[in-house]
Amino acid sequence: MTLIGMLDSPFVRRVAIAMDLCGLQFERLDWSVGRDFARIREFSPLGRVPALVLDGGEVLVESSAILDYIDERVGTQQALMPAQGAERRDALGVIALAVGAAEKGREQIYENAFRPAEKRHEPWIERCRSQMHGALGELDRRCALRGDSPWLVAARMTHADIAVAVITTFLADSPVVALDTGAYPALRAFVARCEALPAFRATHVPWFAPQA
Ligand SMILES: N[C@@H](CCC(=O)N[C@@H](CS)C(=O)NCC(=O)O)C(=O)O
Repeated sequence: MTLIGMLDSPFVRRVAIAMDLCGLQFERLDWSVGRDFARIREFSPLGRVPALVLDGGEVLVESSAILDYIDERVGTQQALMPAQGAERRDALGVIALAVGAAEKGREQIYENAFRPAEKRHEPWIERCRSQMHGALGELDRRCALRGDSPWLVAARMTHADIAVAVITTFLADSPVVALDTGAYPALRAFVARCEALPAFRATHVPWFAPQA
């Protein structure tokens, strides 16, 4: 299998970490959504990463759809998404908050990368920033509520934990967003614990600014 996309994207990184944790072998093409836009579109017409090319040539896009495929492929024992009930609802809720925060961060970054300075609209950027902080505040509250439990929704790591960790790191690493995690102490401590794990360390790369 071939994963397309750079690891500074939290959407690519969450897939790479899950595949590693599930013991799936894959190659990765380090293609940038700026520089390599045309060749990314040959696999992903929307021009987005991640895209996962399966061995038979089928292409999956959208990180949650790719993760759903991975869970199905490895089976319920190894799947990183709770199968049902309150844990599954919690995981989906936490992932929605984290992905929403990432998207609002991404808007701020793209306003900077893809728009000339005179065309940037500060009220829109401020709206994104405040939505992002709304989601992060709720994630911080949820991290605090979990107390001594190492994971956010279950007794073991799930896609929710991976999403929260990689997305917070992405927002903190980006010089445009420059998230100060000091405002979110429980979230910060949770992310630090995750980022110390081998699968996270192996996929943490320096920030790469997309070029239009
Ligand atoms: N909802 C998508 C979001 C993916 C996404 O936004 N990827 C960014 C890189 S971080 C991208 O491809 N951006 C290029 C663009 O949207 O033009 C997913 O979860 O896969």
